Formats: sequence, structure tokens, C-alpha cells
Amino acid sequence: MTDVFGNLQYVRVDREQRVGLVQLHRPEALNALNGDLMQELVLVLETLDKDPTLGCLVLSGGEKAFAAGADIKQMAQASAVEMLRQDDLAVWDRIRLIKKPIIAAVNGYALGGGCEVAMMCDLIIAGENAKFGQPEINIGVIPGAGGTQRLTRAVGKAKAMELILTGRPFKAAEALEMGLINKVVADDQVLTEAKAMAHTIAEKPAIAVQLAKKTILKAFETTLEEGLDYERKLFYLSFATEDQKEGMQAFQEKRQPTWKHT
Ligand code: DAK
Repeated sequence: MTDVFGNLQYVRVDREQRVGLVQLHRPEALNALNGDLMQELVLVLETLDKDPTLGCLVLSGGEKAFAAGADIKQMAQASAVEMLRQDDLAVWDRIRLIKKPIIAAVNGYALGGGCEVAMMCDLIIAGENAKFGQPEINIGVIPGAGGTQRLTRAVGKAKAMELILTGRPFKAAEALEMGLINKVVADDQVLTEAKAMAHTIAEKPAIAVQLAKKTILKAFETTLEEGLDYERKLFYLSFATEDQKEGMQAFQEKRQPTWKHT
């Protein structure tokens, strides 16, 4: 699978049936997210997103860290003008445009940009010793890749204020209780659990899955009325798929549907 991408330095790619597996691999720096790693990650995700034989993606890190944040060493000396010129966010932001669901499988640290990347994913499965947090305040900055927005939408103002203003790390159990993540499992079961969920999703009719993802995300960006209108249009659009005909036919014939993902 890696052949398709040439020489990847920081990201590993694999597949299992209809599930694409992407792993951050910069263990010597706890998967700190430098520019090259982010370029590779986005390239891989966008390529897998276009592959019609895949229905769901899993993004994991290593045992010790999903990712300990953006690379502090790389940005430490940058001026505001350099940051503006580099415009790294333009790369990071492409993750939210991926159409297929992405499940983050989190072990160890998911801090700063690492937590933000996990939150850009659609579902999060974490190991019991996973440690989330937005510690940017401790190095004199604020979250820069969506933390103030996505954490607040996920856990509410009170908790987001506390976590971002104190920089306090929090464990998977607290993340689950706050509604930030989907499931906590034993550390050595994280990938297995994430893959199981990914296979379940990947076996569903792919276009309906993508329309559902898009519509749920819309709920964070719009009024209820516009969101309902958007949902109705995509619902009608789902009737243009062969899978809609097959799904409803199979129901009436009391048999399992055979999805074509078209
Ligand atoms: N950046 C660079 N290197 C890192 C790193 C990071 N975020 N985190 C760890 N490392 C490196 C360490 O420097 C060390 O390298 P060597 O010294 O061996 O060369 C190696 O990884 C192992 O780390 P430690 O020796 O520190 O390991 P410990 O187990 O003792 O501690 C730790 C683990 C996770 C508690 C600690 O490493 C730590 O506090 N790391 C920094 C966590 C952090 O503050 N993260 C937030 C960074 S700010 C944006 C996009 C994103 C962002 C901003 C803008 N745009 C697109 C605009 C995000 C910002 C951030 O994430």
C-alpha cells in the first residue's frame, strides 16, 4: 500500500478489506506534528478518501503517543509574519474536508495539535491510559488548529474554559464522561476496537455514510432551520443511489441487502 505513496517518512499506510489504516510514525518525538508529517498525513488521507474500495479510515499513533502536539521546536523561533506566510493551517484544515469517516485510535498522549487532530476525526476510541489536553497556555500560546472551537462544541463552555485556561491534561475516562470520545478500552485493545467499528461502518452503503457524516458536521455550522433544510436535500439525494433501491427492496423481500456503494 505504501508504494502508492512513494517514500513516506512519518506516516504508515495499510488496509484491511474496506478499511484504510493510517498510522503516525515519528516515535522519537512522540509523533510531534511537524510540517512534513502533516503534509504526508493530508496527502495520505486525501488519497484514501478517493479510493472507492475503502469505506472508513482509522488514524492511530504509537503506544506512548497518538501525538504530543505540533512540533514546538519547529515553531519556537517563528515570527507572526512567518507563521502567517507559512499558513500551516491551510494544510491541517484539509483534514476536515475528508468525506469518509475517520476513527481516531488514541493511545498515550493526545496533546495540543494531537488532541486537535483527534477532534478533527469523527469518532475517537481511546485506551484507558490515554492523556488528552490543550496545554498550549503553558508555552504562551492558545490552541491554533481548532481546539477552542471543537473542544467547546464537544464539552461545553465551562469545561472548555477550564481545560484550555489551565492546560490541565485529562484522561480517557474524563474525556468519555464529557462526551469528547466514544469509548474507552484497555490500551492493547484500542486498534482492535477502532478497526471493528471501522469495519461495521465500511460495510454500510458508502454514499449514505458520507452524506450522514456531512450532515452531522453541518449541525455545528448552521442554524437548526438551515440544517434541517440541508438534511432534507441530502436525504432526497440518497434516493439517487442504487443502494437506496437495493436497501428498500431487500427489506421488502426479507433478505440482506447487497451494497454496491453506488
Ligand atoms: N514538539 C516537539 N518535540 C516534542 C514534542 C512537541 N510537541 N513533544 C515531545 N517532543 C520530543 C521531546 O522534545 C523529546 O525529544 P528529545 O529531547 O529526546 O530530542 C521527545 O519528544 C520525548 O519527549 P520527552 O522526553 O519530553 O518525554 P516525556 O515522557 O518526559 O514527556 C510529554 C512527554 C508529552 C509530557 C512532553 O514531551 C511534553 O510536554 N510535550 C509537549 C506537549 C505540548 O506542549 N504540546 C502542545 C504543543 S503546542 C497550528 C496547528 C497546531 C498547533 C498550533 C497551530 N496551526 C496550523 C496554525 C498546535 C500547537 C501545539 O500543539
